[in-house]
Amino acid sequence: MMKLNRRKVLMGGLAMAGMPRFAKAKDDGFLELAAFETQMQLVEGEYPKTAVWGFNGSVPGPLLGGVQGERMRVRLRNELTENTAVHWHGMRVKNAMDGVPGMTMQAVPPQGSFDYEISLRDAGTYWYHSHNRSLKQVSKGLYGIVVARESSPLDVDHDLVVVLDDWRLSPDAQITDDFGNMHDLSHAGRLGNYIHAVVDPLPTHFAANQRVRLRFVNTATDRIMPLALQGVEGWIVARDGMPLARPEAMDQITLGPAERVDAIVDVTAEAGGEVLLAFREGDQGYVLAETPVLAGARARRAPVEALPPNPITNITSVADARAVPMVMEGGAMGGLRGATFKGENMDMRALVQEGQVWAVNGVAGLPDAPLFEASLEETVVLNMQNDTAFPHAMHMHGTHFQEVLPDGSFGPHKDTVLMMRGEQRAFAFVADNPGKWLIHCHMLSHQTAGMKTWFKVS
Ligand SMILES: [Cu+2]
Repeated sequence: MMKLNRRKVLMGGLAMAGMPRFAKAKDDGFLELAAFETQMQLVEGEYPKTAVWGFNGSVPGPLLGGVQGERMRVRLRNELTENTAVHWHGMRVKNAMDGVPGMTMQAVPPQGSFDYEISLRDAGTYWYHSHNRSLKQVSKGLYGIVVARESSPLDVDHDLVVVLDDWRLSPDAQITDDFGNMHDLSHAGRLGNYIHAVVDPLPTHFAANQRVRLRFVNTATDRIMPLALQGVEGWIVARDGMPLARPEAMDQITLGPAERVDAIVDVTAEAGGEVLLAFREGDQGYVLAETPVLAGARARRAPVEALPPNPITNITSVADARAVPMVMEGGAMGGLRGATFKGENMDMRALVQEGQVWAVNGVAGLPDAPLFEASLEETVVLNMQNDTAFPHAMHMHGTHFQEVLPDGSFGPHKDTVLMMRGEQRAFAFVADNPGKWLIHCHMLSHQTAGMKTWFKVS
C-alpha cells in the first residue's frame, strides 16, 4: 500500500483550502467577473500573503454555472494592466463566446469589458480561464470552475469541487516571474514547488457511509497530477464533464493539465478515521486535503449508476470520416531540425530565438491557414502522433472528441487528452459547431512555444 506522509506541500508549510467568493448578478442578469491583482493567503503558517491575479478577488474565481439548459451571462471586467480574455474550457459554446483573442474576439483591454452569454448545454464539470498570455495569466490565478448541474439532483450527501494547482513560489511565497524561460518552454513546462488543492465547499467532516460527489479539476499550467484517495471507495462517472456510459471503478486518477474527472465515492473509513486526498509521486504521497470521519448511521447504498447522457453526438462509424494527420514535434531531445514559423522556414536555432520550439505538422505557432476545413456535420478523425520526448495534453475547442479504439469502438467524450511520448492515437468528432476553433497543447508552456493549430467548420 502507498505510504502517505504528513508533509502537506513540497516546500513545507500547510495546505489551505478555502471557498471562493460568490458572484452576484446585476439588474441586467449579468454576473460580474472582474480580473484584478489581489493578495491571498495561499501558503499558511508564517508565510506572507501571495500577490495573485484573480477573478473577483479570489483564486479560484467564483464558482459559476447553474442547471443544465439555463443560460449564463457573465460580464468580464478587466482591471489588470494588460489585455485579457476568458475561455470556457470544455463548454460547447457559440464561436463568438469562445474567448480566443485574435480568433473569436478582440482581447479585452485594461478598463474594458466583454459580455459572454453561454448556454449550459451539457451538465458536468467545466472551467474558465484566461486565454490571453495564458501561461502567465493562468499561473497567476486567472481561472475558476463552472458546474452545470443535472436537472434532477443526484442522491449524494456532498457535492464538492476539488481544484488542483501547482504554484512556482519564491521562498517568501510569491509567484516567480520567470514565465516562459526557454528551459520550461522546451521541457516539461512551468512545474511548480507548491501543489495545492482547494475544496469547495470545504466539509468539516464526513459521516461513515456517506456518498460524495467529487469534481476534480487540474488547473495547473503544466503539471500532470497523479492523485490517490484513502478512506473512500468509488466510481468515475464523468470525464471532462461528459458522463461515461458505464461508471468505472476508481483506483488512481491521473489528470493532465485542464482535464477533469467526476467521481462518486462512498466513505469507507470508519468513525474516527479520515478521508485523504494525496498527490502521489512514486511510492510517496503528499496529503492535499484531509477530512475527519464521524459516526454515520446510514447503510451503504446501491452501486453507482451512470449519469444521464449529455446531448452530444455519439460517434458510431468513422468509415466515411475525413482523416487529418497531426504530428507533434520539437522540444528538448526531440530531434526537430526546423519548422515553419509565420510562413518562414527556420532552423532550430532561429526557432529558439523566436521562442517557438514545438510544431504541429512542421508548423510552429498558429498558421494563417487552418489545419483543415470541415463542413458542418462532417465526421473528422484526428490521427495524433507524439514524436517528442514529452507528454502533451492536447485540447480541442468547440466540441469533444472520442478516441477510436483498436477494437473499433469509441472512447468517452473528451476535450483534453494526455498523449504520452511516442503515442499514436486517433480521435473522432462530428464538426457540428461552426466557427474557428483551436487545437493546442494545454501544457501552457508548450502552447506558448508553438504547439497550436486551428480548424474551421463552415
Ligand atoms: Cu505539450
